[in-house]
Amino acid sequence: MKTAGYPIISKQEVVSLIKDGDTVAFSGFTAAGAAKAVPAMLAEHARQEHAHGRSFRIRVITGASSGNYIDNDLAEANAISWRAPYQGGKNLRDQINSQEVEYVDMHLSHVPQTVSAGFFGKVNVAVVEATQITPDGRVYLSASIGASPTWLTCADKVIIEINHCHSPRLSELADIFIMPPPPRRHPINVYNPLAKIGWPFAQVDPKKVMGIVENNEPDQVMAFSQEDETSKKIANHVIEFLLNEKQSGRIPPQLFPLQAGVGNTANAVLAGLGRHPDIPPFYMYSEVFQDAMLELIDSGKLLGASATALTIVPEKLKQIEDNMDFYSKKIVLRPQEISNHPGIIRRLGVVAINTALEIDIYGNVNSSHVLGTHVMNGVGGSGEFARNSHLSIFMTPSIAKGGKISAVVPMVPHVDNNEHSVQVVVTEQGLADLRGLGPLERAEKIINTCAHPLYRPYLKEYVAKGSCGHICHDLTRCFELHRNFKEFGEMLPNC
Ligand code: 0RQ
Repeated sequence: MKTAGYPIISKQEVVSLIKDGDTVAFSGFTAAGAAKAVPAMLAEHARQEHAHGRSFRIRVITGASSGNYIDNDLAEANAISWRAPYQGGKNLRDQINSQEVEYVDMHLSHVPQTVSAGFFGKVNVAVVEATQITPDGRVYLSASIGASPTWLTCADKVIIEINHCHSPRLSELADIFIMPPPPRRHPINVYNPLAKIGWPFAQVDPKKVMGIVENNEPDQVMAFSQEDETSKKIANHVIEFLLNEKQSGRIPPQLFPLQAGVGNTANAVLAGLGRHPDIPPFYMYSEVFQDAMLELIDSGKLLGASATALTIVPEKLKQIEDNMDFYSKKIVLRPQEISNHPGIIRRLGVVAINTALEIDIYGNVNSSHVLGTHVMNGVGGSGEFARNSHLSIFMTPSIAKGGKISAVVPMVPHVDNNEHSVQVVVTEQGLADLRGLGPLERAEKIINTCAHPLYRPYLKEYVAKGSCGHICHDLTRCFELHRNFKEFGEMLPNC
């Protein structure tokens, strides 16, 4: 059988195209638009090969995390040896943290140019989910763009997963533009969040397409948990701050475009912004279009959004597909090197709101590595937004694990975003505006405003007794809270 002139290939043919040790680039940015059928075939193939004592492990690259088929199932089949640039599955996380899988955690806008420059070697096979492909090689992508346009140009061989579950009308949201390699780059003509500068399809050389695999499964996007009291308080502090900035004229009456990171807290902040009567209708220039944003569009609060993935539950995706005449004027999906492009973020004056696991008293942020050693997910797009935004906000609950962990610590044991890129930090306790403050002023503000009261005396004493130059630290104690947690299961065991 053939589709648009390309053969429909069997599992046997698929697995014969992908060899042990190959680098395989899959579509998907989060679970949105992720390849599904081929990873499942490869997991089964890996199990069979391993049962026969043969090695089968591949190097896996995607746009960002990639849902269960890759970060859980393929990992569970011990079929991944190397992974980039972000992940979000428990099985894979455990394998990375036990050194079974090598993991390259990277800024997401760098991924396409890193791969096309050959920094990661050859891409042997690309597996890309689409709603349609034409005989001349136009590929209409599904719920995410991510780095798929680059995979299609760089890979030696290509397999297309046609997902009949997604509407072909999703391509009405797409704006695909691949930057030429440096030094032949020109300004990118995105001067407002909804500007379109490219095409609704990606392109592939038809000769590289080995075949089509058909698929009929929705994206496995999970709903966020309900907003709790802590995330509501964080959201209220952020909203009050934005209103105050607006009132003082530091941001315009219609606000600057917002970016919101991933996670439950970020979703709660978006929902809170939507409900507040004094927040005017605004735009977003972000990375992931998440559930709360659809409600904001429906209520008229969100005028439009640029992203690279529609990370929304299947019912909400269907709502978009069924009302495309309306939503195609409100949502633009771009390749990740454009959605997260530092120059555009700076040009548009984006207000970036991201989430930390922990912050230190000087404003350095750890979003990725628990105790400095164990990866949670990765830096994701937080770095490019935080570093280039007009205003960079980081938020986190002040304590984790029932108070056994303080999210405000003397020194973070891993830095994703440093004090030079962080202007505002916020917990449910309060918001610390760090602009214009020197290190010791920052420490005082963060401890008194953001730290949980349980931990304030410890943190104040740490600063008071530290050895001071420009910054105060006690190098014998800067990780004492983390060491306590490792040894006693809580950061302040004697309290
Ligand atoms: O553990 O799941 O066992 O309960 O970490 O914590 O509070 O549910 O956090 O869902 O908001 O995610 C930083 C992980 C936050 C996410 C992170 C434990 C806590 C819980 C999760 P359990 P919450 P959220 C994209 C931006 C990096 C990438 C990024 C993330 C679990 O936001 O991956 O920003 N960000 N991309 O108990 C040990 C601490 C802890 C801790 C919390 N200090 N130490 N464990 N936990 N704090 C950019 C765009 O979209 C543009």
